[in-house]
Amino acid sequence: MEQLKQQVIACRRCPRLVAWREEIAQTKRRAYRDWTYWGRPVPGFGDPRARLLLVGLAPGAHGANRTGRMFTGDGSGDFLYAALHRAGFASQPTSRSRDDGLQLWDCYITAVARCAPPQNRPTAAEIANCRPFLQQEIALLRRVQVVVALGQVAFNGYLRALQEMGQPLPRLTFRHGAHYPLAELAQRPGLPHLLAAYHPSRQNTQTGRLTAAMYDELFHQVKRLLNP
Ligand code: DU
Repeated sequence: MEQLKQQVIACRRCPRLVAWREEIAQTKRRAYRDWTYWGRPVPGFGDPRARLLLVGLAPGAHGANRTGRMFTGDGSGDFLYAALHRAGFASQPTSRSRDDGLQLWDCYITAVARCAPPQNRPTAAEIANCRPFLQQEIALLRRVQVVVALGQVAFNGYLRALQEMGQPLPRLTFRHGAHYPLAELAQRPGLPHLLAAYHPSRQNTQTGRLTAAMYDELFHQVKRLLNP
């Protein structure tokens, strides 16, 4: 896993994303002008023996692209880590920097794209370029029993990664709260439960489309699936 993280951090495969992540790191946001931005691809974070895997979209320009840790330092992360803490998967409710002492318990966080993209939207080709990293994580995280896809792009990207690893999956549709028992659906023991959830972006949480209570229910469902 440590080797994989170093490979991720060194990646320069997508020219548009290399340019964007570095430009953001140079120009910064006024509130963070004293920060040395990470400005590189962001590796996965958490417990390598996790039974719960969260799959996000891509680093936020002034969040993970600034701090170097998934979902760390922006509104999406504030919402997500608070929920993880309430559910007992995170040691503290906030994630502010790589040296803030946060630990994830039984949980690992990754994303379908590792570099901050313009408009928060990686292209299909960029996600495809990044897919081998996700597939290597999936292979290394052998204890995972439940995967939560945060948003439709993560949902489709995770399923595509599994399909390319040889899993014969039917077409599945994204809907917040949907539960797909992949082992049964694909007749492959060992595959995890997949839960679909709205992404914790400000666009969802500030409009009331996604509430803290909805994430509490989501993580209750995760725990029911982990401890049947
Ligand atoms: O050095 P390390 O114990 O491998 O931890 C690296 C990194 O991973 C640290 O920032 C905490 C995080 N982590 C975690 O969140 N949960 C674990 O169970 C183990 C490590």
